[in-house]
Amino acid sequence: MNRNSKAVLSILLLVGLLLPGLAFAGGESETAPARAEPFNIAVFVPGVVAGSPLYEQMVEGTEKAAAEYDNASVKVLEAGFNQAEWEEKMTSLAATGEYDLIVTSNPAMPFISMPVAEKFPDQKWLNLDGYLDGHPQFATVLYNQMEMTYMDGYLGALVSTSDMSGANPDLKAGMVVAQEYPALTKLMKPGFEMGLKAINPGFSLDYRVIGNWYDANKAADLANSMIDAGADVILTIAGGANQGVIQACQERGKYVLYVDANDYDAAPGTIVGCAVLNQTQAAYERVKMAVEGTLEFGKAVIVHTKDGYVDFADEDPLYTNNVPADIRAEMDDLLEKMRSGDFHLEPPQL
Ligand code: RBF
Repeated sequence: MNRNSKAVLSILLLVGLLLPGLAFAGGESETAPARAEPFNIAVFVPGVVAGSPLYEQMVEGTEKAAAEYDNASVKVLEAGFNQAEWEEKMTSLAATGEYDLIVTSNPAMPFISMPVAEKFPDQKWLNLDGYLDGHPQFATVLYNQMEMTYMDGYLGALVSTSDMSGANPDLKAGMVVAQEYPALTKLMKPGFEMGLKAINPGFSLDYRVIGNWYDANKAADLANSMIDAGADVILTIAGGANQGVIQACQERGKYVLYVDANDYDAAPGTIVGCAVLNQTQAAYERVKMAVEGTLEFGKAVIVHTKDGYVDFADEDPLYTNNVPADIRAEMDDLLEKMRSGDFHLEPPQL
């Protein structure tokens, strides 16, 4: 072999060695998916996260979903308790144009966000715990909160008519709420009353409104005056102000019913029932769908006990140890029927 043919051979060898690599590199750039675009999510908290289980769950579910995607990010914004400022704050958020999705929660938010949607037609919202049908920029999920409070009413009446130490002979139950809105007056209040009356139609409801979601002192005053008037069990739907109802009932040896989350450990033995919403799951699933481009906007979904999004925390030792077995047995029957869908309450139009 002369020098020339040796050189040709080495060039051929070199090309032979390099070619597969080049071909591979070329092939990869043709078949690999384009690098995913960033998907930025803002969580708009209408209030503060601490003390409001549904807001805690919204943040938790959204962050859990986003953590599964390299291209997804989450920013949480607390809008505070001044509701007059929420629309302006939502406007500023949408005006950044930075967020592919704004996640928020509560039944007033669709109506506060709608004027903002008009100004920013490319902005999309996932509104949990709310209802707005047919608007192309919104996907909403409403929980059947009539079923949620029915469970508490049913248990509350069983407790109130029992021989538990705090129960009295009066057929009176209390309900303390932060503010009035359609989901409260059309779903939660009637649901609670139906649950009470299912046990004894003679039950009457003492119902009081605080006026905000944070004033625990006022909530305690209202709870105390209800206890004076004969209530031995009180349902509280008041966010951070729930603390006042708990305190009054602890001091007076009365009982509290809770919604939204398993919170028995906030007052063991005083909180006797927790009806729960699975907002963590709803946020997780729907944020994932949004990142993947499969979330349907323009659609309002209503979820029920039979779907697993509304339930009652009946396995916690703070329930099983503090509520007598005969009461729990009656609750078990109700829960079995509600979970299977054999017993269902159809919520009215909001
Ligand atoms: N629930 C809370 O736990 N904390 C809040 O700060 C709070 N703010 C609300 C503000 C408005 C205008 C409305 C309509 C509801 C609010 N909710 C809040 C209630 C929440 O959406 C839900 O109805 C109840 O927690 C019962 O599931």
